Amino acid sequence: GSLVYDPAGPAGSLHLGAARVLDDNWTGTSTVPSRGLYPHQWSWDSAFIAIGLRHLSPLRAQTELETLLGAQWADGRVPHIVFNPSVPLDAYFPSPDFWRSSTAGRAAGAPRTVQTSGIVQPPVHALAVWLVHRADPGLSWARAFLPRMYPRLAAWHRYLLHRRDLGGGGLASVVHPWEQGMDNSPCWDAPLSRVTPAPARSFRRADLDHGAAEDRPTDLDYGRYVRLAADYRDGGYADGGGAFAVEDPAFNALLIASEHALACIAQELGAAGTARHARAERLTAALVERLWDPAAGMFFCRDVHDGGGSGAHGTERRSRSGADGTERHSRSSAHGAERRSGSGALIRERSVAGLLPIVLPALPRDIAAALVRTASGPHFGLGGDTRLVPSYDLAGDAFDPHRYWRGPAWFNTNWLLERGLRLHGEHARADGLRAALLDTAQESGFAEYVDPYTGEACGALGFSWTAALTLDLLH
Ligand code: 9YW
Repeated sequence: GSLVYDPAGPAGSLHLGAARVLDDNWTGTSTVPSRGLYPHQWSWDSAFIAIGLRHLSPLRAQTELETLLGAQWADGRVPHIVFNPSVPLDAYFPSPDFWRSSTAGRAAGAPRTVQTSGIVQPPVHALAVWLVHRADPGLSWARAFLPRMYPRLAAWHRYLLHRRDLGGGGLASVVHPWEQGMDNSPCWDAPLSRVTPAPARSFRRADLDHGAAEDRPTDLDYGRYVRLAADYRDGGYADGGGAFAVEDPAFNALLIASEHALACIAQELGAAGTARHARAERLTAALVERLWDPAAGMFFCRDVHDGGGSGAHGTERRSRSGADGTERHSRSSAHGAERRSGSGALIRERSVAGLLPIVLPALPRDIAAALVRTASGPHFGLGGDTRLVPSYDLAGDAFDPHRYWRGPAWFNTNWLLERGLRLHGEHARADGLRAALLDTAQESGFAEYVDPYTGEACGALGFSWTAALTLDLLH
C-alpha cells in the first residue's frame, strides 16, 4: 500500500530523517554527497539532490543548481566536481592540483575563480531545473531562475551533442568511466584493459580512508582512471583524442530526458519547444539503432574504439575481484559475432544502465515492454529475488553484491526505474519498487548503496541523493 504522509507516523520520521541528512550536508551554496567521503559538489548528485530539495526548500534547490552551473566552462561542459576551496587538498583524490582546471583547461574555457574537474557526469540537470521550477513557479519567476538557467543548459547539451559525438552516430560518448557515474562497472573492463595504468605509487587514494577496500574499486582500476584523466588534462581537455570512448545507454537516456525537459522550459519561456521535442525523438531513435539488443532485451554500451579484434573473437572479461583486488582475465566468445552498426562494437555486459532508457517517453512500446521483462527476470530480479534492482547482472561473472557498481543496488538508478515503470503504465511494479526504496532507505540509514538481496548498507551513510530521492518518493 502507499505511505500516507503523517508527521507522527513512520513516513513522517522518514521524512524528518531525510531532511536532516540534507541539512547536515548543506554547505550554504550546495550539498556535499557525503561529509567524509565526498566533501565537494558533484554534478549528477546535485541534480538528484535538487529534485528532492525542492520539497523542503525550493530556494535551496535553485541555489544548488545555480552553483553547479555557475562553474560551467565556456565550451559548455559542466564539470563533474566543483571544489570547495575551504576543504584541505588531501581530503579527496583527485584534488584541484591534479585537474589544474584554471591552467590546463584554459583553452576549453574553464572558469578562473573556481577550481573544477575537467570531465563531466550524466546530464540530469535540465530535468532537475524543470522539476525545481514546477515546485514553486512563483519563486522561480521572481528570481528569473529559468531565464538564467536556460542558456547554460542549452550550451551544455550543445557541447555533448557536438563535441562528444565521437562515434559519429548522433549519441554522446563518455571519455572516462567517472563520467558515466558508475565508476567500476564491468562494462568498462574491456575498454579499460587497453589503458596502461599509472603506477600505484604516483597517487594516494583518499577514498580508502572512508570506505572499506573490498567495497571500492581496486588499485588497478584507479591506476587506469588516473592515466585517462591525466592524458585528457595534458591534452588541454580537448575532445576526440583519448583512449577511451563509450556510448552509454544511461548517459544518453538522461541526455534525451533532459532534452525533453529543455523543450518544456523553452515553452514556459514563450518559445516553441517543438524542435527540441523532435530532436529528443530523433535521439531516442539513434539510441535504439546503436545500442538496443533485441536478443538480450536490453541496451548495451558501445565501445567506440573497439576495432573488432576482441569483438569478433570474444570480449575480454574480468572475473570477480578478490578482496585483495587481484583479478583474473579470460577470453570468452560465448556470445558469438558482435552486432555492428557504424563504429565500434557492443559491450555485452548487463548493467542497470541498459535498463534506464525506460525513462524515455518516445521509446517504442515493444522495447519498453521488453525492458520490463528483463528487469523482472533472472538478471535483475525486480519484484522477485532482489529487494532493489542491482547495478549489474545477478548472473554475471563479475557480479559482487558489495563492490560499488559491480552489483550493489543504488537509489538513483532505482528511482529512475520507478519513474520509467510509471511512465509506461507499470503501476503495480512501480508501487512495489517505491515501497522497497522507502523501507531500504530507512533501514540502511540513507546508505550510499546496498546489497541488492538483503538491503544491507554499504559505503557511506547519510548519503545525500539517497535522502533526496526518498523525499521525492514521499511526495
Ligand atoms: C569517486 C559522488 C560520486 C558519484 C559517482 C560515484 C562516486 C566518486 O561518488 O564517484 O570518488 O569514486 O561513483 O556516481 O557521483 O557521490
